[in-house]
Amino acid sequence: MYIYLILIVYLYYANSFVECTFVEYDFIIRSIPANPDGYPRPVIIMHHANSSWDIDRPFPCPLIRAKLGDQLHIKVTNMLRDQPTAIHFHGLHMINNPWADGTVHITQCPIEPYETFIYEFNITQTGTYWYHSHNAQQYADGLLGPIILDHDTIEQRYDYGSNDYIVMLQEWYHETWPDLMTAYQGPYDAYRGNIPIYPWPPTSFLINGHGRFDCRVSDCTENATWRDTCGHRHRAQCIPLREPFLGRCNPDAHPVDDFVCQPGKFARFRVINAASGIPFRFWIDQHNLTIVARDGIEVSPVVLPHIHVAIGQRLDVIVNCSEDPAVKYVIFAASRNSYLSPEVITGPTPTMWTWAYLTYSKVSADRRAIQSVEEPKFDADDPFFEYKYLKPSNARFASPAIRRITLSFEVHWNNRSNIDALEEWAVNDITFEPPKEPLLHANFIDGTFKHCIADERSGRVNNSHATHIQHFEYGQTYEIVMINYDSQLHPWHLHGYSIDFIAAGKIPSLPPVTCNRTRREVHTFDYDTILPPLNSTPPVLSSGDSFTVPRDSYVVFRFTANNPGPWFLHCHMEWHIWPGMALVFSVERNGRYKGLVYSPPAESFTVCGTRKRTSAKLISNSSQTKVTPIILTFICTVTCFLRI
Ligand SMILES: *[C@@H]1O[C@H](CO)[C@@H](O)[C@H](O)[C@H]1NC(C)=O
Ligand SMILES: *[C@@H]1O[C@H](CO)[C@@H](O)[C@H](O)[C@H]1NC(C)=O
Ligand SMILES: *[C@@H]1O[C@H](CO)[C@@H](O)[C@H](O)[C@H]1NC(C)=O
Ligand SMILES: *[C@@H]1O[C@H](CO)[C@@H](O)[C@H](O)[C@H]1NC(C)=O
Ligand SMILES: *[C@@H]1O[C@H](CO)[C@@H](O)[C@H](O)[C@H]1NC(C)=O
Ligand SMILES: *[C@@H]1O[C@H](CO)[C@@H](O)[C@H](O)[C@H]1NC(C)=O
Ligand SMILES: *[C@@H]1O[C@H](CO)[C@@H](O)[C@H](O)[C@H]1NC(C)=O
Ligand SMILES: *[C@@H]1O[C@H](CO)[C@@H](O)[C@H](O)[C@H]1NC(C)=O
Ligand SMILES: *[C@@H]1O[C@H](CO)[C@@H](O)[C@H](O)[C@H]1NC(C)=O
Ligand SMILES: [Cu+2]
Repeated sequence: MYIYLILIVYLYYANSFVECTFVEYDFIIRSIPANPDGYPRPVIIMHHANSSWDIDRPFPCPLIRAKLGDQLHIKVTNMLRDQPTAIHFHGLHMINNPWADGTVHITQCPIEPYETFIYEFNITQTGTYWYHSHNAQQYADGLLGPIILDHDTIEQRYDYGSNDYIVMLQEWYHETWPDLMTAYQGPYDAYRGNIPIYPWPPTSFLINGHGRFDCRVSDCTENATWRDTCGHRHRAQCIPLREPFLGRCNPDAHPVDDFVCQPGKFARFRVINAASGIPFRFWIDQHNLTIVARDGIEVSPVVLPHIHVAIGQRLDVIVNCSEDPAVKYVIFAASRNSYLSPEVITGPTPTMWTWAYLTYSKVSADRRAIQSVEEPKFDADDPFFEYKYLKPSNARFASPAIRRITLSFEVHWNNRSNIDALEEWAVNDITFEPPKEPLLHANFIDGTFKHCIADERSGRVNNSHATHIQHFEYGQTYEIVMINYDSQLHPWHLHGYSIDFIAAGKIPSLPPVTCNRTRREVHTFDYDTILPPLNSTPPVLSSGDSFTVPRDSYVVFRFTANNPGPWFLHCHMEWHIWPGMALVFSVERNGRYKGLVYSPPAESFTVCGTRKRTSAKLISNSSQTKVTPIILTFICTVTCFLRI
């Protein structure tokens, strides 16, 4: 029997219910034809093993819902014929349990076609999260879904009843990501006249997997050009639009979604930016939005007419259902361009936004309000908004740090060679190269990374290629200064932690753009002169796991290295991660994970890369034996009992 709720144990003690649940999911990943914006193309989805996918809305994939204290057991079977996979639970800490982080090359071997992997972890957080493939750009082809972890205090503070909504935002293309990456990373003049194609602009935008496309076609014959910052003209890159291979394009494939607001009550919108390359601006006509949580962490409420959401970030907003109930209000999700300032929305006109409706009841008149709310006292379009206004509701001071690490990043490019990529991204001049086997496995088994890190080699644009690892000693607090020398913003994400931001601003001494080099010349600036001393305890400006580093800016955070393991830190633009804009924060004691992290879960522990498959057995027999749900339920019950 496939049930995910095996048992709920209610224990009544000290006037409160304590529930503890063992939550089980069984998922299948496959590729199917779908038409999210009316244009049929293959998408990659995940569905419950006991039923079919939702034919009308195959993604976002099924909601994972649990609550504080639950034990999760998520079985994933890869039925893709040609691609490996792994599922990352974005924002979940996986304390002492990096085995469940789901990042290929870092914490696990890829789940090969027809293989199964089981993610086992305990819930230690509340709020809004999401999961997505962490193999190549696979999530941007559909393999993503929401996570709600119940029992936060927002439930008690606002009476929103069942008007609890997920809003997953994406941009969308009609080519699959392996093809888009070939176009982007392909060499100059691969054939006569060929230039690499950036995956921009997107073709349409999706709210919860639905959007609209007007079925236009374009063959890119207009000879459009653009001028770079040095005044040089370049031919504009174009992703041609064509008739679909898989069926007919239908601009009216899906009705516009309706979100219900009950008069006199509130509605909760869990806005998740699940895009592969763009920040989103989100607003509802004639309604203020009250931000109550950022990345699952409750913040002092901020009221404003529109919000900006970085890729990976989650903003929970409350809407007051107090307007004229006879009117249908438009909900907008608009595309921004990472190069341009936040107030500028951009994209493929006429569809540079997508929309849904906010209705007060199913029978309300189709009279549309198009009037925006007045601008607030503070600037919702401030590029540093999240650092200035999203204060944790329990105000805190950051811990003193023992060391400062500076990470500066930028793009390196060339246009000369017909074998090189056009662009490589680098952090401290290092373009990330995946290790030969997962870092977690290598260190746990051998106590070192020596044999698994990629052989270092120099790039052709004054960069080096290496498995970039920053080492942190377990239990210590560190300060990280991230410096963006690029003229576009980048959305970063750290696995395994929520981090405390203590400063952000424009780079004080900005090196000029040099037009005769393949990268910007980086001058060192002494951040000691503007940042609080390392041993001080400055107030925490904001706390989260997904954050924007605005163009030509720096962002400073502190974190206490209390969760052991190799945690990926990367730009969340899908076409920047694999060209190198990533590194690993490795939290160890004397260079090792063993003794800090739990043993690998025996059920799905496999090895790969340089390690011979036979050694898997040797390792896994020391860890737990296959536990049945009955035993787990028993353990869970005992744990609940001990907790109270
Ligand atoms: C299938 O399993 C899911 C959870 O894994 C459960 O919520 C759902 O009710 C099940 N559906 C059927 C038809 O059994
Ligand atoms: C989850 O919690 C249970 C009960 O406390 C514990 O036995 C188990 O080891 C934990 N598992 C993980 C992966 O944290
Ligand atoms: C674009 O340029 C090519 C080659 O220079 C030329 O043949 C073509 O006619 C131009 N197309 C348009 C629409 O101007
Ligand atoms: C939105 O908030 C602003 C500032 O708090 C307030 O002045 C305005 O009246 C509010 N508008 C609506 C429609 O609630
Ligand atoms: C919601 O709107 C009603 C009617 O305008 C108002 O009385 C109430 O104070 C508002 N609540 C919040 C929390 O803004
Ligand atoms: C590529 O580089 C050459 C010099 O190496 C230069 O003349 C040419 O304009 C460049 N082209 C582009 C598109 O940047
Ligand atoms: C590479 O670095 C060296 C030394 O810093 C410098 O002389 C050279 O101009 C750089 N080359 C390019 C292509 O940026
Ligand atoms: C590169 O350009 C800068 C100005 O942008 C100039 O000062 C410098 O001399 C040039 N360097 C070379 C090697 O041409
Ligand atoms: C695996 O089990 C065998 C037999 O029980 C034992 O001899 C061996 O030491 C175990 N291996 C590890 C790594 O614990
Ligand atoms: Cu980036």
